[in-house]
Amino acid sequence: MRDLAGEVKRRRTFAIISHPDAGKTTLTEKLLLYGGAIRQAGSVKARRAARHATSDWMEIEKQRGISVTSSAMVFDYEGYRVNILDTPGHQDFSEDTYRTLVAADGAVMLIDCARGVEAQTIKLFKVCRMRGIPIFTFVNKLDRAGKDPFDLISEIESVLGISVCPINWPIGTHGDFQGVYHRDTRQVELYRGGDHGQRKVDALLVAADGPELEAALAAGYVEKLREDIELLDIAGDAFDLDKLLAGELSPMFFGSAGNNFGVEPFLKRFLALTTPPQPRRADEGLIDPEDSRFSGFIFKIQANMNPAHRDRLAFLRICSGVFERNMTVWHSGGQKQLRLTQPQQFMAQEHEGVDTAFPGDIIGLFDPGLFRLGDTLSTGGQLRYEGIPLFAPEFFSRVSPLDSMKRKQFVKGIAQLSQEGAVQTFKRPGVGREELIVGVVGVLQLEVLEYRLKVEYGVELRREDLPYRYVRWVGEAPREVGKLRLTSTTVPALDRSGRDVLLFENEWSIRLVTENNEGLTLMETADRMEADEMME
Ligand SMILES: Nc1nc2c(ncn2[C@@H]2O[C@H](COP(=O)(O)OP(=O)(O)OP(=O)(O)O)[C@@H](O)[C@H]2O)c(=O)[nH]1
Ligand SMILES: [Mg+2]
Repeated sequence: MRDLAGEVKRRRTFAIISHPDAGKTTLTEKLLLYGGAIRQAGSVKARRAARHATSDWMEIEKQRGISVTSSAMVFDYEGYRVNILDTPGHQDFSEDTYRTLVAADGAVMLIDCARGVEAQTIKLFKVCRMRGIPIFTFVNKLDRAGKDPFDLISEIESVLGISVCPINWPIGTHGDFQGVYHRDTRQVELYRGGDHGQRKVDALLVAADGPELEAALAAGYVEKLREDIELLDIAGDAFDLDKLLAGELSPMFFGSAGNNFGVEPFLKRFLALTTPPQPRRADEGLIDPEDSRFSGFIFKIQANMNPAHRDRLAFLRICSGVFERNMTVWHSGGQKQLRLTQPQQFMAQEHEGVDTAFPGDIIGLFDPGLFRLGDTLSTGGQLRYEGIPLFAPEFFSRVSPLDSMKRKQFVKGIAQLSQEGAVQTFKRPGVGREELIVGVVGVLQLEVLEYRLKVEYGVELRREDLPYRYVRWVGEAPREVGKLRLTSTTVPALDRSGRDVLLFENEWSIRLVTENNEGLTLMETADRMEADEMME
């Protein structure tokens, strides 16, 4: 019998979130570097270098230097098994980020020291709050001149409404970063040299209270640090695990992911302060990770990660019990038993086979097209974890293949991307098979759609952008949708599962239609359905 309790205890599964460009992918890389999972880190926008960040594997991400999709990676560090989820910051891909947060037990929120709390960080922070997951703060890019750290604390507290507890403190914040002071050990960690973060950095540890500090650090810094320490000891919030777990307190760290400064001390303390997987809510109540029944859910589907194989992977977050290769599980989507062969774990695009996995782990399953987002897999009974809702898209385009001979590949590509959750498809009733409307949360997703159809399916897309900005699912309706009193710019359509929706150009129309049709309820999100009627 495997030591399930012991394996759960050493698991840490978390997502890195923030506004675009704060350094999530860079920090992910550096954590992998310290976990020994890579020997030399690639740089996201390395100038002449041929190496790219390990987690930004998609061609389009390499070209633009942004993340357009989340990625999951695993590494070991000092006895811990760490599953890390790098998420895209751009709001156009926030649907992916939201889904990924469902699979995480905690989040690390990155803040660019010069920019402070930015718009997208606020949104993502709120999602973490809603989900009740603990949030850690890493203030990044300390190698550059930034805001005063005390001002950053006030900004986080007032803008996000969360208390922060600095675990370490920066020395030199005007682009002259020297190192960090560790409040727990009262030691100063000073950094020297480095090779722009490709390899681990050398650090010198000195006691903050003794005479060695004066020898190692210029007098001005020593004096400033002593003042800061005094202020912190009076003003700062103390660490409190209950408050962290309740989402009321965020432990705060400072560093420079780009240079590896402060990365390892962050990792060490983060792993020690955060908790292993907790019980999760399913239809029959809370399921403990140590429950002997295996269970987990699918939160991400991604095709063509490796252009040479053209495979499709479903990402499973394990919630309870022991996963074993070739095990037979009940699949909530297909409503039947199925055997899980060839499970994989990830180092970005490289993956290796796994024989066993435990709660907190994220594994990839080869998917012949069986899985849908939100599906539960379990043994010992039919279990369902809470579904992952469909979010209302805000941009719509009518799409067709430029070359009508490519219709088959076109349908295949669109079906795939809609199952991944990247786009949603709609059709107007009675308009015929040729017309297809795709809806996305952000316009960059349309670019990704065009790009991926071309590269992965060999289809050039004809795209005609439509004026709609809102879609609402029809709940209760007083009469047939075709007979509702609509505004001249509102059109009825069907979603992928054949459910009635209305497409609106503005909020004003939504209001008017609601007023003119008593008893009509419109919904902003919908449950995911298993059926793909339109595409077949
Ligand atoms: N000066 C400095 N630059 C950094 C640091 N960390 C990351 N960067 C740079 O900031 C830019 C953005 O880094 P990424 O890691 O791609 O940021 P991201 O948060 O993953 O961005 P998205 O995924 O697109 O939201 C890159 O050019 C990095 O080289 C740092 O500590 N200091
Ligand atoms: Mg990124």
